[in-house]
Amino acid sequence: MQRVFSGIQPSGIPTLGNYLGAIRNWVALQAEHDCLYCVVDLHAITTWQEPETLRQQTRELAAAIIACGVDPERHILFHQSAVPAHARLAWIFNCVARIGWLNRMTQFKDKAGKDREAASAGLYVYPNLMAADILAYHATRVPVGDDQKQHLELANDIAQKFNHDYATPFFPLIEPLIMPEAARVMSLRDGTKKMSKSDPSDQSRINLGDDADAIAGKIRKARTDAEPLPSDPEGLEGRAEARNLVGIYGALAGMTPAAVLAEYGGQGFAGFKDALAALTVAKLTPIGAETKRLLADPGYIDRLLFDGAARAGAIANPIVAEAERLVGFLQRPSV
Ligand code: AQP
Repeated sequence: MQRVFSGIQPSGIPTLGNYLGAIRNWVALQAEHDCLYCVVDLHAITTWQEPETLRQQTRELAAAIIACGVDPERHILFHQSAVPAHARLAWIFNCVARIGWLNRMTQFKDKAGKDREAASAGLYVYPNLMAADILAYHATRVPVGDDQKQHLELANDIAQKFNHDYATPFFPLIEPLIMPEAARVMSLRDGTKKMSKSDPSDQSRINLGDDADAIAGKIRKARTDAEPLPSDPEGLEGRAEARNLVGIYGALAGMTPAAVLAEYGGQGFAGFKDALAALTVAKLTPIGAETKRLLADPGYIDRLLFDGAARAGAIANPIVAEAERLVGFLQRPSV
Protein backbone atom coordinates (compact mmCIF):
# COMPACT_ATOMS: atom_id res chain seq x y z
CA MET A 1 0.00 0.00 0.00
CA GLN A 2 1.41 3.41 -0.92
CA ARG A 3 2.02 5.86 1.88
CA VAL A 4 0.39 9.29 1.76
CA PHE A 5 1.79 12.31 3.61
CA SER A 6 0.37 15.81 3.75
CA GLY A 7 0.58 18.77 6.10
CA ILE A 8 -1.16 21.99 6.97
CA GLN A 9 0.10 24.95 8.96
CA PRO A 10 -1.58 26.02 12.20
CA SER A 11 -1.12 29.63 11.12
CA GLY A 12 -4.81 30.54 11.42
CA ILE A 13 -8.24 29.01 11.11
CA PRO A 14 -8.37 26.65 8.11
CA THR A 15 -10.18 28.06 5.11
CA LEU A 16 -12.45 26.78 2.40
CA GLY A 17 -9.27 26.79 0.24
CA ASN A 18 -7.48 24.41 2.63
CA TYR A 19 -10.60 22.25 2.69
CA LEU A 20 -11.20 22.01 -1.07
CA GLY A 21 -7.52 22.03 -2.05
CA ALA A 22 -6.29 19.59 0.58
CA ILE A 23 -8.28 18.25 3.56
CA ARG A 24 -11.23 16.97 1.55
CA ASN A 25 -8.82 14.93 -0.55
CA TRP A 26 -7.09 13.66 2.59
CA VAL A 27 -10.39 12.16 3.67
CA ALA A 28 -10.96 10.44 0.32
CA LEU A 29 -7.45 8.92 0.25
CA GLN A 30 -7.94 7.09 3.54
CA ALA A 31 -9.89 4.28 1.89
CA GLU A 32 -6.93 2.98 -0.13
CA HIS A 33 -3.76 4.29 1.50
CA ASP A 34 -1.84 4.45 4.76
CA CYS A 35 -2.07 8.15 5.54
CA LEU A 36 0.00 10.48 7.70
CA TYR A 37 -1.48 13.93 8.22
CA CYS A 38 0.58 16.52 10.00
CA VAL A 39 -0.13 19.85 11.66
CA VAL A 40 3.09 21.54 10.61
CA ASP A 41 3.89 23.86 13.50
CA LEU A 42 7.60 24.06 12.54
CA HIS A 43 6.48 25.55 9.23
CA ALA A 44 4.07 27.93 10.96
CA ILE A 45 6.84 29.70 12.91
CA THR A 46 8.60 30.69 9.67
CA THR A 47 6.38 33.75 10.11
CA TRP A 48 5.74 35.21 13.58
CA GLN A 49 3.12 33.38 15.68
CA GLU A 50 2.00 34.48 19.11
CA PRO A 51 2.92 31.42 21.26
CA GLU A 52 -0.40 30.86 23.06
CA THR A 53 -2.32 31.43 19.83
CA LEU A 54 -0.10 28.90 18.05
CA ARG A 55 -0.84 26.28 20.71
CA GLN A 56 -4.57 26.95 20.41
CA GLN A 57 -4.52 26.95 16.60
CA THR A 58 -2.67 23.64 16.61
CA ARG A 59 -5.51 22.06 18.62
CA GLU A 60 -8.20 23.79 16.56
CA LEU A 61 -6.68 22.65 13.31
CA ALA A 62 -6.39 19.05 14.52
CA ALA A 63 -10.03 19.14 15.64
CA ALA A 64 -11.13 20.60 12.27
CA ILE A 65 -9.22 17.90 10.37
CA ILE A 66 -10.98 15.18 12.39
CA ALA A 67 -14.32 16.97 11.95
CA CYS A 68 -13.77 16.89 8.16
CA GLY A 69 -13.51 13.08 8.34
CA VAL A 70 -9.87 12.13 8.95
CA ASP A 71 -9.76 9.04 11.17
CA PRO A 72 -6.87 9.50 13.65
CA GLU A 73 -7.05 5.90 14.81
CA ARG A 74 -6.86 4.06 11.49
CA HIS A 75 -4.42 6.65 10.13
CA ILE A 76 -1.91 8.99 11.81
CA LEU A 77 -2.59 12.61 12.77
CA PHE A 78 0.17 14.42 14.65
CA HIS A 79 2.01 17.70 15.12
CA GLN A 80 5.38 18.11 13.46
CA SER A 81 7.37 19.46 16.42
CA ALA A 82 6.75 16.23 18.35
CA VAL A 83 8.73 14.17 15.79
CA PRO A 84 12.34 15.45 15.75
CA ALA A 85 13.13 13.29 12.70
CA HIS A 86 11.62 16.08 10.52
CA ALA A 87 14.15 18.67 11.71
CA ARG A 88 17.07 16.20 11.56
CA LEU A 89 16.38 15.31 7.93
CA ALA A 90 15.64 18.95 7.04
CA TRP A 91 19.15 19.90 8.12
CA ILE A 92 20.64 17.30 5.79
CA PHE A 93 18.41 18.62 3.00
CA ASN A 94 19.56 22.19 3.74
CA CYS A 95 22.96 20.89 2.75
CA VAL A 96 21.71 19.01 -0.34
CA ALA A 97 19.41 21.69 -1.85
CA ARG A 98 21.07 24.49 -3.82
CA ILE A 99 20.45 28.18 -3.15
CA GLY A 100 19.62 28.67 -6.82
CA TRP A 101 16.76 26.19 -6.47
CA LEU A 102 15.32 28.02 -3.48
CA ASN A 103 15.63 31.36 -5.27
CA ARG A 104 13.10 30.13 -7.82
CA MET A 105 10.36 29.37 -5.27
CA THR A 106 7.42 31.67 -5.94
CA GLN A 107 5.84 31.10 -2.51
CA PHE A 108 8.91 32.61 -0.82
CA LYS A 109 8.66 35.64 -3.09
CA ASP A 110 4.92 35.99 -2.33
CA LYS A 111 5.27 35.52 1.42
CA ALA A 112 8.43 37.54 1.92
CA GLY A 113 6.91 40.44 -0.01
CA LYS A 114 8.97 43.49 -0.87
CA ASP A 115 11.33 43.30 2.10
CA ARG A 116 13.01 39.95 1.48
CA GLU A 117 15.99 40.80 3.65
CA ALA A 118 13.66 40.92 6.67
CA ALA A 119 12.11 37.48 6.04
CA SER A 120 13.18 34.66 8.37
CA ALA A 121 15.82 32.19 7.17
CA GLY A 122 13.24 29.52 8.00
CA LEU A 123 10.84 30.91 5.41
CA TYR A 124 13.60 30.64 2.81
CA VAL A 125 14.40 26.98 3.56
CA TYR A 126 10.73 26.06 4.11
CA PRO A 127 10.71 23.80 0.99
CA ASN A 128 13.64 21.76 2.38
CA LEU A 129 11.67 21.05 5.56
CA MET A 130 8.66 20.15 3.45
CA ALA A 131 10.78 17.67 1.49
CA ALA A 132 11.98 16.20 4.81
CA ASP A 133 8.38 15.92 6.08
CA ILE A 134 7.50 13.67 3.17
CA LEU A 135 10.72 11.76 2.63
CA ALA A 136 11.21 10.93 6.33
CA TYR A 137 8.34 8.49 5.76
CA HIS A 138 9.34 7.40 2.24
CA ALA A 139 5.87 8.66 1.34
CA THR A 140 5.22 8.72 -2.39
CA ARG A 141 1.79 10.32 -2.70
CA VAL A 142 1.18 13.86 -1.54
CA PRO A 143 -2.23 15.49 -1.84
CA VAL A 144 -1.80 19.27 -2.01
CA GLY A 145 -3.33 22.30 -3.67
CA ASP A 146 -1.92 23.53 -6.95
CA ASP A 147 0.07 26.24 -5.09
CA GLN A 148 2.38 23.56 -3.62
CA LYS A 149 3.31 21.90 -6.92
CA GLN A 150 6.60 23.79 -7.22
CA HIS A 151 7.64 22.70 -3.72
CA LEU A 152 7.02 19.05 -4.58
CA GLU A 153 9.14 19.37 -7.71
CA LEU A 154 11.91 20.73 -5.51
CA ALA A 155 11.46 17.80 -3.08
CA ASN A 156 12.03 15.44 -6.01
CA ASP A 157 15.15 17.38 -7.01
CA ILE A 158 16.43 17.01 -3.45
CA ALA A 159 15.65 13.27 -3.37
CA GLN A 160 17.44 12.76 -6.68
CA LYS A 161 20.49 14.78 -5.67
CA PHE A 162 20.75 12.92 -2.35
CA ASN A 163 20.51 9.58 -4.18
CA HIS A 164 23.13 10.73 -6.67
CA ASP A 165 25.53 12.22 -4.09
CA TYR A 166 25.39 9.13 -1.87
CA ALA A 167 25.17 6.69 -4.80
CA THR A 168 22.06 4.85 -3.62
CA PRO A 169 18.38 4.94 -4.62
CA PHE A 170 17.41 5.61 -1.00
CA PHE A 171 14.64 8.19 -1.42
CA PRO A 172 11.66 7.40 -3.67
CA LEU A 173 10.16 9.90 -6.09
CA ILE A 174 7.07 11.75 -4.94
CA GLU A 175 3.87 11.98 -6.92
CA PRO A 176 1.81 15.11 -6.26
CA LEU A 177 -1.92 14.42 -6.07
CA ILE A 178 -3.55 17.63 -7.21
CA MET A 179 -7.27 17.35 -7.73
CA PRO A 180 -8.13 19.59 -10.66
CA GLU A 181 -11.41 20.92 -9.35
CA ALA A 182 -10.90 23.81 -6.89
CA ALA A 183 -7.19 23.05 -6.70
CA ARG A 184 -6.78 26.78 -6.14
CA VAL A 185 -9.51 28.71 -4.37
CA MET A 186 -9.02 32.45 -4.71
CA SER A 187 -9.64 35.34 -2.31
CA LEU A 188 -13.21 36.66 -2.20
CA ARG A 189 -11.81 40.21 -2.38
CA ASP A 190 -9.34 39.69 -5.23
CA GLY A 191 -9.74 36.82 -7.69
CA THR A 192 -6.05 36.92 -8.61
CA LYS A 193 -4.83 36.16 -5.05
CA LYS A 194 -5.22 32.77 -3.41
CA MET A 195 -7.52 32.42 -0.43
CA SER A 196 -5.22 32.27 2.60
CA LYS A 197 -5.79 31.74 6.31
CA SER A 198 -3.24 34.43 7.13
CA ASP A 199 -4.73 37.10 4.83
CA PRO A 200 -5.26 40.18 7.03
CA SER A 201 -8.82 40.56 5.67
CA ASP A 202 -11.30 38.11 7.20
CA GLN A 203 -13.69 39.04 4.37
CA SER A 204 -11.25 37.52 1.85
CA ARG A 205 -11.88 33.98 3.04
CA ILE A 206 -14.43 31.55 4.41
CA ASN A 207 -13.16 29.91 7.60
CA LEU A 208 -14.18 26.36 8.44
CA GLY A 209 -15.57 27.67 11.77
CA ASP A 210 -17.70 30.48 10.25
CA ASP A 211 -21.40 30.34 11.12
CA ALA A 212 -24.18 30.52 8.55
CA ASP A 213 -24.56 34.32 8.81
CA ALA A 214 -20.84 34.93 8.39
CA ILE A 215 -20.64 32.61 5.37
CA ALA A 216 -23.69 34.18 3.69
CA GLY A 217 -22.43 37.72 4.42
CA LYS A 218 -18.97 37.06 2.98
CA ILE A 219 -20.37 35.46 -0.18
CA ARG A 220 -22.90 38.26 -0.66
CA LYS A 221 -20.08 40.84 -0.39
CA ALA A 222 -17.63 38.83 -2.54
CA ARG A 223 -16.22 40.93 -5.35
CA THR A 224 -17.72 40.31 -8.80
CA ASP A 225 -18.05 42.22 -12.06
CA ALA A 226 -21.14 43.82 -13.58
CA GLU A 227 -21.79 41.24 -16.33
CA PRO A 228 -24.21 38.33 -15.91
CA LEU A 229 -22.69 34.84 -15.60
CA PRO A 230 -21.61 33.43 -18.98
CA SER A 231 -23.26 30.34 -20.40
CA ASP A 232 -20.01 28.37 -20.83
CA PRO A 233 -16.54 28.23 -19.15
CA GLU A 234 -14.82 30.10 -22.05
CA GLY A 235 -16.85 33.13 -21.01
CA LEU A 236 -15.00 33.13 -17.65
CA GLU A 237 -11.76 34.15 -19.41
CA GLY A 238 -10.46 37.36 -17.83
CA ARG A 239 -13.15 37.24 -15.11
CA ALA A 240 -11.15 35.93 -12.14
CA GLU A 241 -13.80 36.57 -9.48
CA ALA A 242 -16.63 34.97 -11.46
CA ARG A 243 -14.40 31.97 -12.27
CA ASN A 244 -13.58 31.56 -8.59
CA LEU A 245 -17.21 31.55 -7.41
CA VAL A 246 -18.24 29.13 -10.16
CA GLY A 247 -15.27 26.91 -9.25
CA ILE A 248 -16.22 26.90 -5.57
CA TYR A 249 -19.83 26.06 -6.38
CA GLY A 250 -18.75 23.23 -8.68
CA ALA A 251 -16.28 21.79 -6.15
CA LEU A 252 -18.85 21.81 -3.35
CA ALA A 253 -21.68 20.44 -5.51
CA GLY A 254 -19.54 17.88 -7.36
CA MET A 255 -20.29 19.59 -10.70
CA THR A 256 -18.05 20.78 -13.53
CA PRO A 257 -17.95 24.55 -14.20
CA ALA A 258 -19.81 23.81 -17.47
CA ALA A 259 -22.63 22.13 -15.54
CA VAL A 260 -22.81 25.04 -13.06
CA LEU A 261 -23.01 27.52 -15.94
CA ALA A 262 -25.63 25.42 -17.72
CA GLU A 263 -27.78 26.09 -14.65
CA TYR A 264 -26.85 29.70 -13.81
CA GLY A 265 -25.47 31.13 -17.09
CA GLY A 266 -27.20 34.34 -18.21
CA GLN A 267 -28.29 35.19 -14.63
CA GLY A 268 -26.95 38.02 -12.48
CA PHE A 269 -24.79 37.30 -9.45
CA ALA A 270 -27.41 37.94 -6.75
CA GLY A 271 -29.34 34.67 -7.20
CA PHE A 272 -26.18 32.68 -7.82
CA LYS A 273 -24.59 34.02 -4.65
CA ASP A 274 -27.68 33.03 -2.64
CA ALA A 275 -27.43 29.48 -4.02
CA LEU A 276 -23.67 29.38 -3.37
CA ALA A 277 -24.17 30.63 0.21
CA ALA A 278 -26.84 27.98 0.90
CA LEU A 279 -24.60 25.23 -0.50
CA THR A 280 -21.54 26.42 1.45
CA VAL A 281 -23.52 26.67 4.69
CA ALA A 282 -24.89 23.15 4.19
CA LYS A 283 -21.39 21.71 3.62
CA LEU A 284 -19.38 23.66 6.20
CA THR A 285 -21.55 24.28 9.25
CA PRO A 286 -21.64 20.59 10.31
CA ILE A 287 -17.82 20.63 10.23
CA GLY A 288 -17.78 23.77 12.40
CA ALA A 289 -20.18 22.20 14.91
CA GLU A 290 -18.16 18.98 15.18
CA THR A 291 -14.91 20.96 15.59
CA LYS A 292 -16.47 22.86 18.49
CA ARG A 293 -17.63 19.63 20.11
CA LEU A 294 -14.15 18.11 19.90
CA LEU A 295 -12.50 21.23 21.31
CA ALA A 296 -14.61 21.02 24.43
CA ASP A 297 -11.99 18.49 25.60
CA PRO A 298 -8.57 19.91 24.63
CA GLY A 299 -6.82 17.17 26.65
CA TYR A 300 -8.31 14.60 24.28
CA ILE A 301 -6.89 16.41 21.23
CA ASP A 302 -3.45 16.72 22.86
CA ARG A 303 -3.37 13.01 23.75
CA LEU A 304 -4.45 12.08 20.28
CA LEU A 305 -1.74 14.23 18.65
CA PHE A 306 1.03 12.87 20.88
CA ASP A 307 -0.16 9.32 20.27
CA GLY A 308 -0.03 10.02 16.53
CA ALA A 309 3.47 11.50 16.95
CA ALA A 310 4.71 8.32 18.65
CA ARG A 311 3.38 6.20 15.78
CA ALA A 312 4.83 8.63 13.19
CA GLY A 313 8.22 8.63 14.94
CA ALA A 314 8.31 4.84 14.84
CA ILE A 315 8.16 5.03 11.02
CA ALA A 316 10.43 8.04 10.50
CA ASN A 317 13.22 7.30 12.99
CA PRO A 318 14.76 4.29 11.20
CA ILE A 319 14.49 6.02 7.81
CA VAL A 320 16.20 9.18 9.05
CA ALA A 321 18.80 7.14 10.97
CA GLU A 322 19.65 5.39 7.69
CA ALA A 323 19.91 8.75 5.88
CA GLU A 324 22.31 9.90 8.63
CA ARG A 325 24.35 6.73 8.22
CA LEU A 326 24.55 7.27 4.46
CA VAL A 327 25.76 10.83 5.04
CA GLY A 328 28.51 9.54 7.32
CA PHE A 329 27.32 10.33 10.83
CA LEU A 330 28.34 7.93 13.61
CA GLN A 331 25.75 5.31 14.43
CA ARG A 332 24.69 4.62 18.00
CA PRO A 333 26.51 1.42 19.07
CA SER A 334 24.19 -1.48 19.79
CA VAL A 335 24.30 -2.63 23.42
N1 AQP B 1 -6.57 28.82 -1.65
C1 AQP B 1 -6.26 27.54 -1.72
N2 AQP B 1 -6.80 26.76 -2.66
C2 AQP B 1 -6.49 25.43 -2.72
N3 AQP B 1 -5.66 24.83 -1.85
C3 AQP B 1 -5.11 25.57 -0.88
N4 AQP B 1 -4.26 25.28 0.11
C4 AQP B 1 -4.01 26.40 0.83
N5 AQP B 1 -4.69 27.44 0.31
C5 AQP B 1 -5.38 26.96 -0.75
C6 AQP B 1 -3.73 23.95 0.37
O1 AQP B 1 -3.88 23.69 1.76
C7 AQP B 1 -2.81 22.87 2.20
C8 AQP B 1 -2.26 23.39 3.48
O2 AQP B 1 -1.66 24.62 3.25
P1 AQP B 1 -0.72 25.26 4.37
O3 AQP B 1 -1.53 25.65 5.51
O4 AQP B 1 0.37 24.32 4.70
O5 AQP B 1 -0.03 26.46 3.68
P2 AQP B 1 -0.52 27.44 2.60
O6 AQP B 1 -0.60 26.78 1.27
O7 AQP B 1 0.41 28.61 2.70
O8 AQP B 1 -2.00 27.79 3.10
P3 AQP B 1 -2.56 29.17 3.55
O9 AQP B 1 -3.96 28.97 3.96
O10 AQP B 1 -2.28 30.20 2.51
O11 AQP B 1 -1.71 29.43 4.86
P4 AQP B 1 -0.89 30.72 5.23
O12 AQP B 1 -1.86 31.85 5.10
O13 AQP B 1 -0.41 30.51 6.62
O14 AQP B 1 0.23 30.82 4.25
C9 AQP B 1 -1.80 22.81 1.06
O15 AQP B 1 -1.93 21.56 0.43
C10 AQP B 1 -2.23 23.90 0.13
O16 AQP B 1 -1.96 23.58 -1.21
